[in-house]
Formats: sequence, structure tokens, C-alpha cells
Amino acid sequence: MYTQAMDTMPKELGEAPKTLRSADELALQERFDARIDAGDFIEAKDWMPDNYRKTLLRQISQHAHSEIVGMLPEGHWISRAPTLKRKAILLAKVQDEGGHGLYLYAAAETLGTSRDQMVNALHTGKAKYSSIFNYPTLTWADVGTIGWLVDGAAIMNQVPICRCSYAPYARAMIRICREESFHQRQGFDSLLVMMKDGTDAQRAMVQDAVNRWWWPCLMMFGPPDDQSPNSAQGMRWGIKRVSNDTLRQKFVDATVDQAKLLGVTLPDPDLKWNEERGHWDFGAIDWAEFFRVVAGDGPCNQERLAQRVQAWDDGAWVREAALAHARKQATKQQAA
Ligand code: FAQ
Repeated sequence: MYTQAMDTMPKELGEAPKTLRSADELALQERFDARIDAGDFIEAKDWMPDNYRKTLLRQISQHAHSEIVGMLPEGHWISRAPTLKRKAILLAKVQDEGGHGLYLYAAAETLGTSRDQMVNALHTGKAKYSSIFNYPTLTWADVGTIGWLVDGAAIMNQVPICRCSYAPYARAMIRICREESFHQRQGFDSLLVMMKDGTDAQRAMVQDAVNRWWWPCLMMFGPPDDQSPNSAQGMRWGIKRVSNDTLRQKFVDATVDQAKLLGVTLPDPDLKWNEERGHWDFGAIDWAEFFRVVAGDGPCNQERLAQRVQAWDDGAWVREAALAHARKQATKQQAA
């Protein structure tokens, strides 16, 4: 059903001449399509079409980069956390995000691309990472708001990926989602303490943070379905299980009641319950801002990338030492 009997060349090389596939390749493609239709998982050693491999690599590596760059906005607050308890929680959370990046790079490596190649694509600006991490964390309330809203949006998007057709990605996501759920709850708890027991200034700080993060969080789910070039194929292959707009709506529906519990308002005058749809209606998203941020012109894009490159350069001696140790061990083993 998904078989493309003709190969196509990369877009940049222009219109592709049509090349016939061998009978063996067509049989492999048919078996692959049947497995996808049956809801089977595909493992790294299984045959897969080139474009399936490329699509997975694109999504998993972008996801891994998002986790690693995503450590930076909250990481800035570790040394300024208000109490020992909050510092311990934040340290654990930021370390978890680093771990998520590593599981995901490992899943992407099973598709035949090295970690060095992926990191190089990030550092040279060729690879994307989530738009959300290009916004600044101005106050302590931003840390709780990231937990509540950013991790909340991340879970909404990532739970369906636990059923992704590519098994190494699905397995990584099961572990990641368990940890993201703790992240969301710690963020909500941190904000609730400030809203319930805090001063007026602290409550105003929370409201200000929610006002700044709300719209960028809605953008995290990606462009509207009718402007999402990768959705149709991603969904046919079972890489993506739920559309960008459906997940965005689910997130809004889940979050409105949580905002009421917290005692904050969401910065959208058009937010209202629609009895007929059984969902919350919400206002227009500024897609021009989203595309600007994704193209590199957000408030913190340059700073985030510069920090990642600096961290990579600073860690060069660790990589060199590890390689020297591995060489020494290999020589010892050969001599024994
Ligand atoms: N930012 O055709 P679609 C987290 C790009 S992890 C930047 O709809 P697709 C944990 C998209 O790549 C957050 N770019 O694409 C945490 C594509 O560009 P390309 C990350 C975006 O793949 C919490 C183009 O626009 N999560 O938060 C964004 O079908 C707290 C057209 O879009 C994941 O990566 C965006 N927001 O759907 C960490 C989850 N949205 O590649 C620290 C896995 C879209 O053609 C602290 N990924 N683009 O050049 C996915 O589910 C999907 O890839 C989507 C995009 C839904 C993000």
C-alpha cells in the first residue's frame, strides 16, 4: 500500500529520473508494508526503506538535540534555587534530560549515523531542536512553569511515540515518559507552593512566567496539520501516531483545569469552552513567530548554540582520555 516502486533523488538534485527496483527489493518493501499495516515493531536489523530510515533519523536526532539543549534554560537556575530541596529536585531533573538525550542518540545510532555526525549537524546549525528552548528563563517561576507546561506538552506529544513502529525509539520513549511525568508534577508543585503560600510578588512572578510560556508551548506541537509536510508519511509509517493539532488541543483541554487549580489565568482572551465540540476553543497562534524562531531568530538561539559548542570543546580532553584508555586496554588484550 505504501510501496513507491520508483526511487526518487534528493530534492536538491532536481527532478529525479525513475529507476526500477529489483524484484527482491519490491518483495522486501511489500513485507515491510505488511508489517507496518499489522502494527508490528521494526527492529534495527530489519530491512526498511531508505526514506523510513531518514525520517526516523531526522525526528530522533532532533528530539535528542532538544533534550540536550533543553538542559540549558533550567540549568541556569541550579545555583540559584531557593531551597536545598528545590535544588536537589532541579539537579535531578536536568540530569534526567541529559539521560534522555543519550537514550535518543543511542536509538538514532542504531539507524547507522554516528553520534559525532549528529552533534556536528547541531553545532553547524543544520539540525533542528525544539523551538521552546530558545526562550529565556528570567525568574525562578520560569523553572516551575517549564516543568508544568513544557514537560506537560512534551508528555502529551511523547506518550503516543511509545507506540512508534521503530522499536528502539519506542523503548527509549517508555523510560523517558515515566521521568517526564515526575518533571511535570514537580513543576506544578513548585508553582502551587508559590501561589498558595507565597507573597503577592511571588504570585505575580508566576503569572508573568505563565503569560510568557503559554504561546511558545502551544507552538511546540509543530505547525498546523495542513502546513505539516512530514505528518502524512510519518503517520502512515506509524512513526507519528497523533497529529500536531490533535495533540495541541488535548494539551489545552488538560491544562485549563490545572490553571484553575493553581489560580493563574492563561493569556488568551479567546479561550472558551465549546459545548458542541466538547473542547476548549483557543485563539490564533502567531505562526510567524514560530517559523522565525525555528529559522534561528528567537530570543536565545545564538546563546544556546554557543553554549553547546563551548561545552563540546571543553569536554575534548575527556573524549581524548577515554579513547587513549580504550587504545591502551586493546593493546594489553592483544598482548595477553
Ligand atoms: N521546534 O512536518 P512537521 C522536551 C519542524 S523534548 C522546532 O509537523 P514532524 C523535553 C519539523 O522538525 C521536545 N522545529 O514535522 C524537555 C519540520 O522540520 P524538518 C522535543 C519544529 O516531524 C522538557 C518542520 O518543522 N520533542 O521538551 C517544531 O512531523 C523540558 C515541519 O513540521 C520532540 O522532538 C518545533 N517545536 O512533527 C527537555 C518529540 N515543530 O525536519 C528539557 C519528537 C516542528 O522537516 C526540559 N518529535 N518543527 O526540517 C515529534 O513528535 C515531531 O518531530 C514534531 C514535528 C511533532 C515535533
